[in-house]
Amino acid sequence: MKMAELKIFSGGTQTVIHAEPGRRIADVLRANGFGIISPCGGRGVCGKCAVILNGNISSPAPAEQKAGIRLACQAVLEGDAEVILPREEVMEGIELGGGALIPAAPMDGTYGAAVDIGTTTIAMNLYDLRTGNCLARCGIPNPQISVGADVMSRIGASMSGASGVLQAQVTGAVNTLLVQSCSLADIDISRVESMTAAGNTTMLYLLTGRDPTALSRAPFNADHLFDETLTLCGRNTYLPRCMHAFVGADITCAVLASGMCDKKGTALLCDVGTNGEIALWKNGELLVTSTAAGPAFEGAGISCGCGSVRGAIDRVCFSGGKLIVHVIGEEDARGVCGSGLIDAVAAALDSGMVDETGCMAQDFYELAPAVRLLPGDIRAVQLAKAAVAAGIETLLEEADADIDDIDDFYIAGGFGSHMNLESAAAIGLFPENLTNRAASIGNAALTGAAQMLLDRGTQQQGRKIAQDILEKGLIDGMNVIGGKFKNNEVFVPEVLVAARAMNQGAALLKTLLAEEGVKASGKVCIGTVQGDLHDIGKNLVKMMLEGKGLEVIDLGTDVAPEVFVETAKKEGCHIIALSSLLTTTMGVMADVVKAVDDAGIHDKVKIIVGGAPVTEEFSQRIGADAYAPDAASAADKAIELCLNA
Ligand code: B1M
Repeated sequence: MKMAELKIFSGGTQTVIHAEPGRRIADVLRANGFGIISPCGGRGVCGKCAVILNGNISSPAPAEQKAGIRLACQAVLEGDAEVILPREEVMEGIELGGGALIPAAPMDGTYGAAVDIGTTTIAMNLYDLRTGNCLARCGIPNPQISVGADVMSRIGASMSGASGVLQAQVTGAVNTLLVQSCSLADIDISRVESMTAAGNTTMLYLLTGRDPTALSRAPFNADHLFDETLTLCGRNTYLPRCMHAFVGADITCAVLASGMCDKKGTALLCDVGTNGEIALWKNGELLVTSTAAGPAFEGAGISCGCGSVRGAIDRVCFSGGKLIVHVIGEEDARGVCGSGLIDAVAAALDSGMVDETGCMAQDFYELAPAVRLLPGDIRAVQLAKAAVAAGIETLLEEADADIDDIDDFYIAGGFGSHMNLESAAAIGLFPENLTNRAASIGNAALTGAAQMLLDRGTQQQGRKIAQDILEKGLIDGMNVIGGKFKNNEVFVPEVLVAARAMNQGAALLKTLLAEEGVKASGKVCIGTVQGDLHDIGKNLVKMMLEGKGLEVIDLGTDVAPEVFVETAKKEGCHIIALSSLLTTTMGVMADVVKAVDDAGIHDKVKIIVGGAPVTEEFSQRIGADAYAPDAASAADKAIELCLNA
């Protein structure tokens, strides 16, 4: 096929490339390194990839006819042609957070970088790990915006085969930031050995090239929650723990940076972005949620919306009967960014241009000669603000609290730091009487990531939360089920459903629960004794043993004494671990001890027993070597026995 010649005019330079006819202009441009944004994922609805086209190009598609402009995502190259790109936009005011921190137990190396991978922007701080000084701060737009503004479009793109491209885009951006920050700080890039990377769960999936299918459909459970150190961009990179498919490591870091969990009272944290993430701390408990605010606050999905670039209206007020607008760079207004949009809607309410239902008095609402808000834009703001407000209300209701109980209100995130709180309250984004307790904490996700870089101890805090979830959530929950089962309020099928949920929950917490403490070598065979089918507690013990570095042979449930003995002999086990949940099966534990004695191996193999009806006194009576009341102490006992063997 004859290749077509495409002349590309961008920022005063001309580039000539050759491409196969039949390809979309946006694809050709991207393949040749030209950044074209498509917040709508290339569906031709957002108008953000407008270009000027001449030559052999397909006739305007319906979306282009409707918009009255040529769109790179719709137009197809048919032969020789030329394309004029809009001038490149530089994001102003990406919130970089930062400042010096006190290093406690820093990650390895002399220098380290903390990075926040936001859906819209990526920000990095470079630190001297010896002093805690912040040496450089920089940020760039997330290049993945080329496939869509929101996480769902990116998940969709990844599932359709673009996973490699998305990963390359984000790692490329992180590498660019490393180069920029090292050049600002005048240090050799090879001396940056460690990184921490915060981001929502989707961003971390895409960064690590994981398949995000589990995040794309009900029940929206992430199959991986991170809290691990991997090699990324050639550096030892710690990825903090995500809490859920849509409550990511960015909120974990923001919660850490806010210090809200150290407070005695009640505190609310809100990170308003494409995903509105909200955390409520009350009575020592943390409740979190995330809401799909959509890209309106980032300037996308709004007819004249844009990022916080030069020419963007970022402040609006209604004073003396007229609208006063401020434009970034003090030049002619070309669009409106998130903070300007909230102000504009608040001013429209104030001036009566829009009523409280969002209905406009005229067909459009003019902010500047080229910048008008349309009824659909007001609806998009209503949707976004309603999502965040509903998230706050839901958490308050769940915690049985109300607005007046909140002592501190933290607003995190780049956009949150720039918005006018009074305008936000006026449009109902936050309750009005919260503004006097509000504090903007900037890019708290980045600050939290930096804290984790400079103090590994903070990385452990996620583990403490996991321990609480296990003990106060899952095991307590099983006890409730047990009580109801006993009282004939629930029956075997319901108990089985609860057991499955417990097992899956425990499996998710596995990496967190199992990593601490002394590690030892040793082999254990574990099982629930003959006649007993309960395996949840036994599985927890197994998980903890593995976490301590022991090799575990799981014999399952209903295991006969001779199977324990044969396995221990054949596999050279150091420990036999027995679990029993029924008073009627406890006696089998004594049979196992006797079988081990009879086989003449008790000097080489030690026996640990446990399970709800088992006691220390029972353990001694039957001649077992150790008793443990719970899984964590069973693992400690096993380590002790292995070290003393
Ligand atoms: Co059953 N069940 N169950 N059950 N069941 C109990 C145990 C019971 C107390 C419920 C009740 O009536 N209140 C009762 C036992 C009463 C008794 O013996 N005194 C009971 C009964 C009667 C029965 C059946 C007979 C019911 C029937 O069919 N009529 C039947 C027996 C089946 C059999 O085993 N042959 C039966 C069946 C079942 C299900 C299959 C429906 C299901 C088990 C599913 C499964 O395990 N895959 C089930 C469940 C889930 C329970 C309850 C509700 C929950 C148990 C549990 O998983 N707890 C339980 C009531 C309760 O405990 N509240 C009950 C959570 C788990 C993390 O705790 O296992 O105790 P646990 O583990 C703890 C510690 O004990 C320790 O560590 C863990 C904490 O970290 N630990 C060890 C455990 N093993 C250890 C080993 C160690 C050290 C520590 O060293 C090696």
